[in-house]
Amino acid sequence: SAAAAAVAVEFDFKEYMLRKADAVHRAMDAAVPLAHPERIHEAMRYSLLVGGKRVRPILCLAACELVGGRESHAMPSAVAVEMVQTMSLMHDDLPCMDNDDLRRGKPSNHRVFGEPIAVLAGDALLALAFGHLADPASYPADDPVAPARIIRAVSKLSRSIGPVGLVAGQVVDIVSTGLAVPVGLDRLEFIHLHKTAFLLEASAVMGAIVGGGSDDQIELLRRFSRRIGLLFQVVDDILDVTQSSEELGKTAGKDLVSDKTTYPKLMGLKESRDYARELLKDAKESLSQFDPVKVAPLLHLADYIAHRQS
Ligand code: GRG
Repeated sequence: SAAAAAVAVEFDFKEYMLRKADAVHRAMDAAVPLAHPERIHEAMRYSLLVGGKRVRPILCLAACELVGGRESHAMPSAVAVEMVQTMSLMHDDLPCMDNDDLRRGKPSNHRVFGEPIAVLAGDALLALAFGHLADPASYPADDPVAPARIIRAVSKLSRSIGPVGLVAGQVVDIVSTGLAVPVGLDRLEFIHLHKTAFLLEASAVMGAIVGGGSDDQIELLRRFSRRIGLLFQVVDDILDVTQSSEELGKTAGKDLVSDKTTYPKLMGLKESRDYARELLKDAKESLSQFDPVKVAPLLHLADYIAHRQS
């Protein structure tokens, strides 16, 4: 309706993102206090608190609030998914994986703390993520989350990042790199679904679970976030092509454009943009049964992912 559209337009998404990112930051700061041995805690805090876009924890909080839960119900899940996101990036940056010197605009963890500490800080964050999520003390004492729901969230997170989740995506990505024949669309989609979409999906689903959502609501949010996850990657691939050619100029750019397989390479730039548009539309449609006012943060988050420029 026109009234709902007007409310959606008025919604201040930037303010929402900053406010939620700040709440997540404070919760993570408290969840990883400096303790003995200080070196490992410093390394964990360095990568965790340097700050990414916080898309996953914000998605988690928004899904919880959409189904009627409180922010405090989903904060342990939000913290857990961002800890996992951070540790996966720390390990991805290691010399034995992508060998990246920079992350989130700063020197990568192993460049500051050395490889052994970076490996262990990642391991510690992974363990802490599950501990924090499962600890009853992480939840509001006056309005706790049912243990069965917490267990369901733990299980969802484990599945989405383990050997049939994020790790599977990373493994298939690694074994597909440098093959003589470029990977096909099926394999590219498998990699993106596992490496990117499943953790985004887990973020929304965990939020809906601990927020007290019904199975139907959880399923709708699952569909929404899986599409957002694929969209995230298609947009990433489009930016990979368009930004390298823009920034580097037509002649010099060529050999600097990365040789990884992307959607534009496999299906063309126009088709990739069409696919992104279709994913955004389908994602938004998954939420059409929810209250149009309450759904505003998630619709804006979808637009943000679709239209981001970096
Ligand atoms: C999770 C147990 C476990 C192991 C990790 C190293 C590894 C195994 C996986 C690598 C996963 C990887 C690099 C996935 C890419 C996901 C992705 C799209 C990251 C970028 O996300 P953004 O743009 O980054 O949201 P910020 O910094 O904003 O959080």
